[in-house]
Amino acid sequence: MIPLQALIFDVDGTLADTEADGHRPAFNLAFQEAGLDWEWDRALYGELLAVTGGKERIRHYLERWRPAELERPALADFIAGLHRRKTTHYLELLRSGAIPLRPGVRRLLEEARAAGLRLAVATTTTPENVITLLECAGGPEWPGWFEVIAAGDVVPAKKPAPDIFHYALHRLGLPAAACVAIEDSGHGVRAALGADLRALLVTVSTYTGGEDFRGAARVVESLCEPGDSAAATAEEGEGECIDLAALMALHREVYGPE
Ligand code: XBP
Ligand code: MG
Repeated sequence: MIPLQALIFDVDGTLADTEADGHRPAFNLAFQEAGLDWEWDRALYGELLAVTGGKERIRHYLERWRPAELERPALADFIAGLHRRKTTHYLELLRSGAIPLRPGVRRLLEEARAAGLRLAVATTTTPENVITLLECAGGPEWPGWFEVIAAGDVVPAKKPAPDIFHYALHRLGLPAAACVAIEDSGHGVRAALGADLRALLVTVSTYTGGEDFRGAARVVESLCEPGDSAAATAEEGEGECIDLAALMALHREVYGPE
């Protein structure tokens, strides 16, 4: 078996719970600013998460809820313009410190670095959003901790397509069997499995409870911090947090001993 060499993290919902109080209000601010009466409440946003990628999500909203808007001239440019403003608002929210890391993320990343594991990100969100989240919620040196930041439009098809994971693996120069991937959503699970990342941990997030995680090696509520009341897992090791030893055990379960 190939030894574990790298961890590949999703961002939204995995490193931080960014959707409800980050991306969603940023979209709404961009809509208001453009004089649109579109308002994405929490419930509607949950439905809109069926489509990944902000520009793709806006188009999906128009198709499903505002079909007359599809007649706008230069629709793609209009959507791209709204999305740029959304990104600006989202970055402001990140800089205000509104969005913390999820429990256990700092602990696990520090442990992985100390052990010499390589780190990567594979996400559908915009690259600037990743860098700014890492800087603001992690620390100024955090973007440099990740050897590969695979994000946004760098691939043509977003999750659940496997492209962004293929891209990250290519940039790492590693086979899938040398990696553990960490995701929070059903779309992410399908994308990772599509790239043959079978040593796959799911940390369920605000909007993803009840999604289809079939094929993931393990599903937990959170990486958790020792002493948290939140149990690490539904099925086994209740109360245990996910540390590097747990990820190595998961890797061995999937691929066998070294
Ligand atoms: C994240 C997303 C992203 C964000 C918005 O999915 O779906 O679209 O909601 O980001 P994942 P942008 O966690 O599976 O990568 O607006 O920057 O596209
Ligand atoms: Mg996610």
